[in-house]
Amino acid sequence: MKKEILNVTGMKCNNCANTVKRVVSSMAGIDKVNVDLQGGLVTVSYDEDLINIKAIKTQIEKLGYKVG
Ligand SMILES: [Cu+2]
Repeated sequence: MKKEILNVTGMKCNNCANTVKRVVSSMAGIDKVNVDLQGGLVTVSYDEDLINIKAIKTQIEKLGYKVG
C-alpha cells in the first residue's frame, strides 16, 4: 500500500471535500482517502498494482479541481 499527499486547489466547502473523497474512494485500488479542506490536501492510500497516482490526479482534475 502506498500513501501520497496531493495539493488540491479549488475545494471551497465541505461539498467539494466530500465529492473528492467519495469519487476517489470509489476508484478501484483505493484504500483510504482523507481530505483536509483548510489545508487543501488530499491524502490517499492505494494499491500500486491496481492504480497509479496519475489516474487519481486525473480523476480529481475531472471534478474541476487543480492538483499541484
Ligand atoms: Cu464546494
